[in-house]
Amino acid sequence: MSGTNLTRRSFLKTTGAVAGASCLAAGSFGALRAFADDGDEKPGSGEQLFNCNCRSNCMGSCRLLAHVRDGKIVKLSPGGYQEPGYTGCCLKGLSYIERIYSPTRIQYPMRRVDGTERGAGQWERVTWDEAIAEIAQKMQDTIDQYGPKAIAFDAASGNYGYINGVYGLFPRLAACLGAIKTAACYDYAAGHGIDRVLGTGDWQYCNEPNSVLDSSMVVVWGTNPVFTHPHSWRWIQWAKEKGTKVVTIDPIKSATAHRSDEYIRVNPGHDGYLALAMANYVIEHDLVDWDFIGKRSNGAFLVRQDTKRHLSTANWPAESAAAYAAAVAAAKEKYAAQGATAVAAAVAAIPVDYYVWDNATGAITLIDDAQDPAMEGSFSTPDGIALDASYGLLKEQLSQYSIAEAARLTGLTEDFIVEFTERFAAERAVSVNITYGLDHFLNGYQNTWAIAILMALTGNLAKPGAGFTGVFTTRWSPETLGLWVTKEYKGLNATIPFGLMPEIVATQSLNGKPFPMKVMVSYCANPASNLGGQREFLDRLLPNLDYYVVIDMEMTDSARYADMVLPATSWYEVEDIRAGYNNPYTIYQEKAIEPLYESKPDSEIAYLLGRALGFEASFPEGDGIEKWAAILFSNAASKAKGLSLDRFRQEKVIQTTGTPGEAYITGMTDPFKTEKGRVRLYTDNPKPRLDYGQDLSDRVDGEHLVYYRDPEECGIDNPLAEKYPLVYLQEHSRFRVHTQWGRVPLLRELDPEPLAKVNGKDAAERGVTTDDLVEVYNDRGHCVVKCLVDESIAPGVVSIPKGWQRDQFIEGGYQEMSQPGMDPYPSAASFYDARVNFRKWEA
Ligand SMILES: Nc1nc2c(c(=O)[nH]1)N[C@H]1C(S)=C(S)[C@@H](COP(=O)(O)OP(=O)(O)OC[C@H]3O[C@@H](n4cnc5c(=O)[nH]c(N)nc54)[C@H](O)[C@@H]3O)O[C@H]1N2
Ligand SMILES: Nc1nc2c(c(=O)[nH]1)N[C@H]1C(S)=C(S)[C@@H](COP(=O)(O)OP(=O)(O)OC[C@H]3O[C@@H](n4cnc5c(=O)[nH]c(N)nc54)[C@H](O)[C@@H]3O)O[C@H]1N2
Ligand code: SF4
Ligand SMILES: [Mo]
Repeated sequence: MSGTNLTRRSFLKTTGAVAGASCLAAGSFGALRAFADDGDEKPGSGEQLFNCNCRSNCMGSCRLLAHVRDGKIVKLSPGGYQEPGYTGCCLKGLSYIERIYSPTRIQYPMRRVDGTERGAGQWERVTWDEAIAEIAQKMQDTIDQYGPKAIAFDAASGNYGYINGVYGLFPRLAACLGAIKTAACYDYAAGHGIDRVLGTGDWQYCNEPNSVLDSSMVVVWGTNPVFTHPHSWRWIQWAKEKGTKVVTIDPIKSATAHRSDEYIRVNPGHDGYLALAMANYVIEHDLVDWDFIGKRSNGAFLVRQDTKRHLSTANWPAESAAAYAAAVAAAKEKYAAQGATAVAAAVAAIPVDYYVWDNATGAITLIDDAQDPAMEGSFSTPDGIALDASYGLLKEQLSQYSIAEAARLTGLTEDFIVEFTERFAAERAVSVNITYGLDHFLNGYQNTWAIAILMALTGNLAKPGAGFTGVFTTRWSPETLGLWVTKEYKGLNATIPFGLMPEIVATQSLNGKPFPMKVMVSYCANPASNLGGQREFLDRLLPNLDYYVVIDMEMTDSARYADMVLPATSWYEVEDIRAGYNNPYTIYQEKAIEPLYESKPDSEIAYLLGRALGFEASFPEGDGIEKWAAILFSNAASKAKGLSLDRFRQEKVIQTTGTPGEAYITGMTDPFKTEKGRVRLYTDNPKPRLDYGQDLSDRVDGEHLVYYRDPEECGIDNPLAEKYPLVYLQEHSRFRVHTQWGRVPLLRELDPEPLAKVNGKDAAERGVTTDDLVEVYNDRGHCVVKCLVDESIAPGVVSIPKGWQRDQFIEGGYQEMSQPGMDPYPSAASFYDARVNFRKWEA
C-alpha cells in the first residue's frame, strides 16, 4: 500500500514493540498481533481472501480479512490500512466467526404462536411469503385506521453499513408510507454541548486520533479508550512514549486510568461545574489565550439586550434587516417544494455579517473592519439598542463558579484544582479525549459545553495536538437522503427521539396531543435491552403496541418480545460499505459467503415489504448495490473524491477524510462551520437537536451562555441519596459491544457472567464479599448478580458492565435501574444519572 507519510511510518517502525504492547493493552489478548508494517495476511492453501469490515458501534471500524474455504469462513485476520498505525483489531472482531456459525442464530421467520403471551417463547416457523404478507397487512390495516404515523421504524447502532445498516433502505419505505423513522437517542449530549461552541454538529468535533502525537497533554475525560476505542488509545500510548502527559479523570480507576501518568478521581455527574470553575480561574488569573480569543472567537460580537441575539446585518440597521427578511422569504418560496432541509440550507446560505465595538474609533463596526474590537463593556446603537460584548457576558456568567464549590462537588481539593488549572492553561497543546462517560447524564451537554469553553479560553482548539479526540468520524458524507427520497415519497418524519417511544405508546400522545402509535419495526437495534429504565419498554411500550417486528441474527431481549422475528444476514453475507470510526478511511465489504439458512439482508427485506405494500416503483425487482452505490456516490462531495463502487471493489479501502500522512484537525484542516468561522463564547441561536414540537420557552433565554445544572438524580446533594446512597454506572465492556458478542463462547470463557462491581467499603457495610449474590435495586427495578469487590470503583459507586440480556441474570436485568429521562435540548439518553442500593440476596 502506498501514500504513507514516511516520517510517521518510520516513527512506527521504531516503536514496533510499543505497537504490539498497546494492541494487547487495547482489549485484545494474545490472539492478537499488532501489524505495524506487516501488511495483510496471505491466504492459506485452498483459501480465498475477502475484504471485510467490523460494522458494530465500537468506534473502531476495523478492516478484517475473511479466509474462505469451500464456501465457509474458516478464519478472520486483521486487514491493513495505508497508515499502519490504524491497523489491528480486537478479539471481538476475530471471534465474529462464532456469531456467524452460532447454533443460536435465528434461521427462519418466526411468528409468536397465537394466544401465547409476548415473551413466552412459543414460536412457529413461517415462510418469508407468509411473514411479509402478514406484516404488510398489519401495516395497511394500521394506516387505514390510524394513518401512517402510527408505524415506526427503529434502528440504533447495530451495523454501520450504508446499505444494510442503520442508514439503509427502511427509511425509503418509511418515506413512501409517510411513517415515522425514529431518531436515535444514544450519545447525542456530548456533541450537542460541544456544538454550542464549535458548530460541529452531533459527531464532527474530534481530531484524527494520530493528532495526539503533537499534544503536550492528553486529558482522558470520562471515557475508557483502552476498552471502548482502542484505536484512539494506541495513539495516546505512542504519544505517552514520546513524553506526552496522560491524565484520566474518572470516578472509576478504569483500565485507561491504570495506564495513565495521573489519575484524578471525581464524584460522578459534576464535571461541568469543575470545567466552569477552571474556566473562571483562567479568566480571573489572566491565563486566557488572547491571540486565539481575539482572532478565532466571537468574543467581540455584540449582543442585543432586547432579543439576546447578536447584532448583525440580519437585524440591524432597519434597511439591512428588511433586505435580509426579504431574502429569507424568497429562499423559502423558492425551496418550499424541496422540503424543510432545503429551505434551511438556502436560508443559512444568505450572507450575514456581525458588528463589534471598535475601541479605535469609538463606533459600531463590522468585525472585519475593526482595528481594536472591545471584548467587554456595554454600548448602544445610535438608534438606542442596548448592547454588551460577548466575552464580557461570558466572564460575568463564569464568575459564579468557584473553586471551593467545584472541590465540594467533585471531591477534589481546592489546591489540586488550582494547580491542575494552572498546568492545563500552561500546556502547549491539550487534547481532551472524550466520548460518552460525561454524556450519559441529564446534564450531559452542560458537561461538554463547559469543557469546550475551557478549551477555547486556553486556546486549545484548531492547532496541531489541540482539541477533542475519541470519536473521530468521516467528514465526507454520501448521498444517503437519495436512497430514501423516491417519486412515491410522502415525507420522512425523523424527529421523534426513540427514547420518547415508551411515553408515546403508553399514552398514545405526544406533547399532550393525541398521537396513535401502533406498529414498530426494530432492525440493527435491541431497544428492550439497550434503552434506559428497562421497565419503561417492558411495561409501558410493549403492552400498548399492536404489533412488533424484530429483524436480527439472534434472539435478543427485543426479539423475544416480538410478534414476528425475521432472520438478518451476518455482516459477511452481504456486500456493503462503511465509513471509518477513529480512522480516515471508508471500507468496502465483500460478500464472503452466501447467506446462511433463510436469512436475508435488511435491504432485501425492505424491498419485499415495499412491494407488498404497493410501492413497486420505489422497490422494483432487480435493484441492488450497483444502483444504491451510484446514488450514494452521486453528490458533489463523492464526485470530488472520485468515489465509485468499482473503485471500492478494486482498492478495498479509500481515505475519504483528510490527507494521507497528516492529522486532520477540526477547525484547522477545515474552518469551523460557525458564524464567521469563529468559536462561540456566546451562542447566537441555540436550537434543540430535534424539534418534535416540545415547548422550550422557559429554557431558551438561558441557552446562549454556558451554565451548570446539577444532574437529575446522581448529584451529591440529591435528596434521593438517603434512600439510594450509591451512584449507578454501567461501563461499556471490553468483551461485548453493547449486546453484540454476548453469546460468543470464546468471550464468555473470559467473562462468563454479569458482575456488580463495588468498593470494599460499601461491600463491608452491607456484609457482602466477592462472589456473594447481591440484589441491586432502586424504585425503577432490580437485578440479582454476583458481586465483585474492586478497589478501582470509588466508594459510593456501583458499576455493572452493560450489555447483558435479561436471561443472563438470576433475576431482573441491569437496565431496569438506569435513568430513562432525556433532556429536550439534546434528546439524549442519560443512563448514568441514577442511584441504587444493594443488599445480600437471600433467595
Ligand atoms: N468494547 C466496547 N467498545 C465500545 C462499546 C462497547 O459496548 N464495548 N460501545 C461503544 C459505544 S456506542 C460507546 S457510546 C462508547 C462508550 O465509550 P466510553 O464513553 O469510553 O464508555 P463508558 O464505559 O460509558 O464510560 C467511560 C468512562 O466514563 C466514566 N464516567 C462515568 N461517569 C463519569 C463522570 O461523571 N465523570 C467522569 N469524569 N467520568 C465518568 C466511567 O467510569 C468510564 O470509565 O464505546 C464504544 N466502544
Ligand atoms: N444502561 C446502559 N444502557 C446503554 C448504554 C449505557 O451506557 N448504559 N449505552 C447506550 C449506547 S451509548 C448505545 S450506542 C446503545 C446501543 O444500542 P444498540 O444499537 O441497540 O446496540 P447493540 O446491542 O449493538 O444492538 C444492535 C442489534 O443489532 C443487531 N444487528 C447487527 N447487525 C445487524 C444487521 O445487519 N441487521 C439487523 N437487522 N440487525 C443487526 C445485533 O445483532 C444487535 O442485536 O446502547 C445504550 N444502552
Ligand atoms: S469490535 Fe471494534 S476494535 Fe474490535 S474488531 Fe470490531 S471495530 Fe475493531
Ligand atoms: Mo454509544
